[in-house]
Amino acid sequence: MRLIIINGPNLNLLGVREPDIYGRESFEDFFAALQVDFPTLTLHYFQSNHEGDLIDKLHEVGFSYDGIVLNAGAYTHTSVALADAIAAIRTPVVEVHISNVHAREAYRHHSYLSAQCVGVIVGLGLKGYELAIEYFRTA
Ligand code: CA2
Repeated sequence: MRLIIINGPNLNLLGVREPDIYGRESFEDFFAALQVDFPTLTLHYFQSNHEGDLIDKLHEVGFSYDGIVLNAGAYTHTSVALADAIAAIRTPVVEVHISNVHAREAYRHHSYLSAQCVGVIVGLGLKGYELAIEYFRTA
């Protein structure tokens, strides 16, 4: 089973800035641990700060991979283009947010992406990515 985690803008700063909101672990360290925890899965990771690159990656993997775990960062709240890309591909997408966006600013409460995703995991820290992978593993 082939899965990919796609992270959007600023998530390359995980573990470096704002540890109170996003934790102290870098995503690279977390991802290495995930690969150990799920040895039977082929896990890939992609991060970009650019909307078009995220769309290109969704198109690239969206007809051959078994699942996509997507944290589109702030594009979640702004991007009709990303929502259209998710709607256009075949591979199911689980939307993940590290923080509880519903307990934060009102502009973070709406997601353009959720309606195109099979599910949404919010506010459980990096554990949310693990739960999304577990969902695909057992779906
Ligand atoms: O909670 C999440 O996962 C978010 O997708 C994170 C986005 C935010 O815009 C969304 O509303 C919710 C922001 C990512 C910023 O990541 C940083 C990580 C470390 C330091 C600074 C920013």
